[in-house]
Amino acid sequence: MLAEDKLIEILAAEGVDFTVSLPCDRIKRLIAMVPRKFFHVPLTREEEGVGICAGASLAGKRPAMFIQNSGVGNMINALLSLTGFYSLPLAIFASHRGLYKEKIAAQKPMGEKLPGILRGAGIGFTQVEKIKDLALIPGRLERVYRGNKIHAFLLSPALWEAAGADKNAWRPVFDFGRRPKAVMPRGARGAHGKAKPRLTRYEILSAVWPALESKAVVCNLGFPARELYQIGHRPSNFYMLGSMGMATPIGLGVALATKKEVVVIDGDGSLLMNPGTLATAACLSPENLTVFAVDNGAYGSTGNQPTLAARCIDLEEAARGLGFRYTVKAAGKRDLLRSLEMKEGANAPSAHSALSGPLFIHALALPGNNLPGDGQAPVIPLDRLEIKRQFMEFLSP
Ligand SMILES: Cc1ncc(C[n+]2csc(CCOP(=O)(O)OP(=O)(O)O)c2C)c(N)n1
Repeated sequence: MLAEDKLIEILAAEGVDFTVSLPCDRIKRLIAMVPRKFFHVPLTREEEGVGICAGASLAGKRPAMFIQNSGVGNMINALLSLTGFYSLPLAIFASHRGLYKEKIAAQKPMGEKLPGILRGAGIGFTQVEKIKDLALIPGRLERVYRGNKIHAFLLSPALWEAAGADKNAWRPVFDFGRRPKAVMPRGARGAHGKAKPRLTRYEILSAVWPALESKAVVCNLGFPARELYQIGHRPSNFYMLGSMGMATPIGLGVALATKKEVVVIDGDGSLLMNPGTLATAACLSPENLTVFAVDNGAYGSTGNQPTLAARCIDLEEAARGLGFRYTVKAAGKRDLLRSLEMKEGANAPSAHSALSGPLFIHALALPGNNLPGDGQAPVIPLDRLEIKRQFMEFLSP
């Protein structure tokens, strides 16, 4: 029996009946299994899950959340001032990144400091590294639900290895369990109306790469940044290596502080984690900002689990609703390039003027992280401080 099966069995035996998740690559098999067994809510942000679980526990449920440990960083306030304050139960199963065989340097700060953060917050935790550690879970879960406690189970990637799990033995869940009743036009994918995605993220980035020259580019973490680097490094590229949800805020900060044209390459999952930033950008309205949202309907970098954009959210409409005056949808190469030209006035809505505010480009993409020839883009070899140095030099007047 694989560790994931064993864990699911324990959760069922302890009466867990309400789950929420936001994916991590290292627990993608577990995250694919959970919705098949329990009522499940896919999250846009881990903090949101704390609220949803608090509500569910008020109604008598036994909630559990499945996340990456980095997400604990955006949950602490809600955990203390909501779950802990009202004495509600919550079991957190967090993939503990940053320590065991970690290739992504940006995972290390949170991974190393997490135990200290939890201790400081007075939240109990259990490190689960080996199969035999799973035996600790039932007793602690019982205390969570009977004693109204918060407890974090930190799942080391070593756990799945110890169980001999086949790394590829998982399938992304393209099903939300209980589906939201979104009204879609017949034949449309997600909420994208008639436009259909035709290209993968890599193909889209390759197509627009020439048009990004001389612009400051802030690129989302994970495969988007790796792929952009692979297509062609420029000192004007700021590659995010961690901090999901921060691409548009970083780009907004750059745009407000410089006259250079700024393009943020963001993702649907990341924008949905922090959508308020679109309102801030729209209201502050820097003319030199373009948010280029690559919407593949998935958390592509962690295994293509669907985001709400795959089913019930149209990001372009969301941007308009949050105040963006200039928005456009593009799926094919020509339209993608034309959408970026809108900034120069070439395809601006009124014949001669460039845009007098930020532009939101909704780039429809197919899910997938494969390069032509089937490999995947490797981790960016540049050191974080080197990325910063080059980008700052590019920005300096
Ligand atoms: C707070 C936090 N939660 C979860 C993750 C794990 N994670 C890294 S990239 C990613 C997916 C991002 O999806 P999206 O923005 O749609 O971009 P895509 O990879 O699909 O291009 C996730 C869930 C993280 N790094 N930080």
